Amino acid sequence: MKNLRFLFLIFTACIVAACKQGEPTNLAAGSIIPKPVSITATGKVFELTAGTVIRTTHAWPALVDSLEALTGFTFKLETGSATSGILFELDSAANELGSEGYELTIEPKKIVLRAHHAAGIFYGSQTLLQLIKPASANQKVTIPTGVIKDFPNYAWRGSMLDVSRHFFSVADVKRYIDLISHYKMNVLHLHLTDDQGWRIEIKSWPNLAQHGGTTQVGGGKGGFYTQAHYKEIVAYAAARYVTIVPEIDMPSHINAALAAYGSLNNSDTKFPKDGMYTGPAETRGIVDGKIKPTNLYTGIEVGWSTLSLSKPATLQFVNDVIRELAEITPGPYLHIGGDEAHVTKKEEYIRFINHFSEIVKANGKQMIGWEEIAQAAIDSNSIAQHWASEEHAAEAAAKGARIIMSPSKKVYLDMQYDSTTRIGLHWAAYIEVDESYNWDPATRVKGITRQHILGVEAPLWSETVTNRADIEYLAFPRLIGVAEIGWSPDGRTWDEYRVRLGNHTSHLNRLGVNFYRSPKVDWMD
Ligand code: TNX
Repeated sequence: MKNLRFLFLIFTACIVAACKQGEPTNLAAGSIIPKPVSITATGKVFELTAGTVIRTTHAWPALVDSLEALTGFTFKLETGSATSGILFELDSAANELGSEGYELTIEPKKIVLRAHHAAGIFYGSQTLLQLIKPASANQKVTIPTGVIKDFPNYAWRGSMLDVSRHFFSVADVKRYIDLISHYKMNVLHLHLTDDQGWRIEIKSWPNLAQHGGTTQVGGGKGGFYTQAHYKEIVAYAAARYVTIVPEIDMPSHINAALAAYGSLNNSDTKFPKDGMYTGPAETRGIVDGKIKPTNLYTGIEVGWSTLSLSKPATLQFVNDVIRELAEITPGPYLHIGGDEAHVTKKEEYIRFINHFSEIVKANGKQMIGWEEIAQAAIDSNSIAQHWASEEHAAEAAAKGARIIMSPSKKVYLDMQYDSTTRIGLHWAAYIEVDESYNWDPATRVKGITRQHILGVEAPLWSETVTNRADIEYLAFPRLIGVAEIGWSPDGRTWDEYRVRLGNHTSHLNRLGVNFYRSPKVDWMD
């Protein structure tokens, strides 16, 4: 119910935003992103007015009031089938549309959006939203007629937000969810912990967040999500058909935990030279016998911290954290990190990953880890995320794991576009918009074929990202190209996409996105 209400809110907000421009009559000439599977144009228009009747196959209490308050339009809302107006129809017979597909039929007097599942209604409405172009001078809002049939190529279409290196508020995360879901992405992976900050409340180990969350890269004040905040994010995402995948990065990238509890600290943890935190929060870690907690860390070097199996508290910590996280996560996945464990002995690393995999399974979830987990005894119960090593990624596939494709040279949203980009890193590559679009998950890595691949995910690491404008500047427009790689059928070309992206400018502006105006694209306004 809530989902459908949200859908109408954005739908009508779009109508309100309508202004300028002429009447488009060719549905196929629209600049829909991601590109739909098929579009058949019929060359006429549907005219949307304040008197348009909207019908749904669901009951709809109190909707009219909120819509009228928001828009000033007076839509009539009714249930049952329609001969005119707009009909949103969940059709249990429409098996051919799958769990996320939809069919949008626009005729001069009637629009019918059909789907087998509610997610399809959501995605179809995102398409409709992009089709409502700003109105002509006489204030008509017209939509070109025709039929769109659409469903995704890959099941997993995601982005990752690193809330550890810099902390982002619940409102910032919701905004990100609004944007990725509009482009039909269905996964938000939250990188919740790293050397620089622990961002999720764990009730049985309260100092993790209370102390480990008190700073961030550069020494700012950091922050963390209470479990109530986290549940709020999960629910907000679910209403937009986005699954939250939480990541606790272990056994390395773990200094924030070692700073919170001396009982986890390996007494010989060695800090890199730069960025050691020396402020007052340092004294608040919990001392265990003679082993002191580490200092909090605000630099950006990686791979130097580790959990240790020689510490009796370590497995208790792992069990408690995974249990609490599983309890507040309705989605089927838990991400255990597993990357860049440069100071963990290989044999111990393998024992850790094997243990994580058992504990995650015992808590009813499926384990995801970065591709290095291929070194452990993984099988088809695990999912590996490819980022840098084709050998590890291919080994994971050979062991039966499904693969999420996040090749850092293509889809690391924290990479600078070019050497002049004001924020971002460039260790993997400079990634212009064409580079980030021009690749095919199914042929990228030798040994990984279409059937191994769950889908694509674009990570946004936040060492240099401090606020919402920064997030949007690095993510857009590359993220929407990745969304298209995940959703649209094979046979995409940059030459065709670049024109569509240019024509999409007014829509990005309408969404208020702070996007990078790449010189590779002819932006329309
Ligand atoms: C590599 S990708 C990392 C992260 C950094 C990122 C910066 C991966 C699994 N590890 O710890 O934030 O590079 O681009």
